[in-house]
Amino acid sequence: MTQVQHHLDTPASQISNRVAVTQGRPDYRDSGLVFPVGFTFGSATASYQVEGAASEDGRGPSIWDTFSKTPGKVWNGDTGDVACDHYHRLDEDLDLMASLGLDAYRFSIAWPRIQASGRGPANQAGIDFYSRLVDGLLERGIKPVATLYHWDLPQPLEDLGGWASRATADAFEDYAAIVGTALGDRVHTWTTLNEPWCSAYLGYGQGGHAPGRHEPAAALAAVHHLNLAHGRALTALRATSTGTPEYSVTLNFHVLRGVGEGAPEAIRRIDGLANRAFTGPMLRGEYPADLLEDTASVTDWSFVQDGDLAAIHQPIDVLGVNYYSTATVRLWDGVSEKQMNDGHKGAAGGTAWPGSDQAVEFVEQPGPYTAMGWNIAPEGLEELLLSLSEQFPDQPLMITENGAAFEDEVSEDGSVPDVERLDYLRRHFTAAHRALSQGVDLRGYFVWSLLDNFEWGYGYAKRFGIVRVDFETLERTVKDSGHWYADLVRERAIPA
Ligand code: IFM
Repeated sequence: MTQVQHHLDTPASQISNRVAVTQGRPDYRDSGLVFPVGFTFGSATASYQVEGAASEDGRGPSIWDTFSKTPGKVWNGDTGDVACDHYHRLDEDLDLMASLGLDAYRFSIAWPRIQASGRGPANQAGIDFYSRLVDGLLERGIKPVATLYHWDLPQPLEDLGGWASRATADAFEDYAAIVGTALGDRVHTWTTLNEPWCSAYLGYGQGGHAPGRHEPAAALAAVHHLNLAHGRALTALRATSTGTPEYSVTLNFHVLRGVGEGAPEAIRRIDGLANRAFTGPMLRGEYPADLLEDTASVTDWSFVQDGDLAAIHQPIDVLGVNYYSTATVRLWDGVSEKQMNDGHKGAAGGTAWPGSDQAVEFVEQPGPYTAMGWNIAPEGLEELLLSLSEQFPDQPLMITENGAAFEDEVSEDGSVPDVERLDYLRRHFTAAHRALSQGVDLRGYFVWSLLDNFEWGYGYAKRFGIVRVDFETLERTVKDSGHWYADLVRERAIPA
């Protein structure tokens, strides 16, 4: 098997294996490593995954309400109607965060709670909820890190074209101004979007996420309109926030390996679609030429209008990095119509574009795996942080999500011994520390997730929480990984 180490913005011809300059245990199972003063330890959730109260206090329907209620889309027919009932258990959850000693809490704001239709005046009840959340965090000494969009697009905006339509970016700017005005005196960090890759490619290309469309051209239009929404929201937040917040966006980077002779080409293509389609405009002010060329049979990118790239390309204080595993890709020659119909239709993995005679596919990775079937590769996190810091040397980084789904149970003594999750976290904190010790400007780390929650297409079948949620009683129980994390936060070092 050819393994090609991925350097995110490096031409395929220059990709070479990097021998990391690292110390410590080769299996990344370190303890005692001390994090720098000021490093932020947090945990994260997202609105639709935890809040519940889906039709209360003026909240309108989102694309995930529609999608989850469409038979066959989500495991077991699960929906976010109740989720963790965080909306009603806010104080309990705030106390839980305080008991873990978190420095920061990363949450998302449900756009349809603020504007039921995605347009028009603010719904005061929605504003009040997030205001209470922000105040409750500040009272407990926890920094509020707020994401404007973690996938719950108001359904009425989808009915008008969703992210494939430029009008959604226009609406997002207005929404950003509303939340900036309401909360920008207290929020510590604003994050515009969470993982626009998922919104665009899974939502509009591969169809496994809401709104479940299978339209490659719409997926690429969505990429651009999400980028535009990010830039416009930054402007609106800066204009309306009266405090001194930091500004960010969160991307889920693909750390790629390749197999077969076409590996460098496969990596270059997926790197373009999955990584550089976002970092290009956001951090460099341009779409990569090879991406435009690769996708020419799908779209002419005429949805990019004069002034858009300048609007998108704005300074951010911190780049949010979500990392769970690596991905392996392979180039296929002579792609058949059948392969195209087998799902190679516009997800960043399925790139058998119309008219193309080649496809890139994701292939199975060597284990071990989490319950999601994702390979456990802490070295991928270290590589990613080093690579980003090389590409964008002046850009501080923040791990805004990392964590693992494993099955766990409450044992007779009431504890939740989630050994595998704890081991996963230890190994990834070690990886982050190794990056820090090599000079990466890494500012913090948010564990995904605070609570077991609605895991999108998997419903409640996959548990990512460091706190277990009993979905019958909604009772919360801190897992062993949660106690371990509390120790880490208190000691500012990886515990034994
Ligand atoms: O649960 C998701 C989250 O909403 C976005 N990032 C990945 C997590 C695990 O799949």
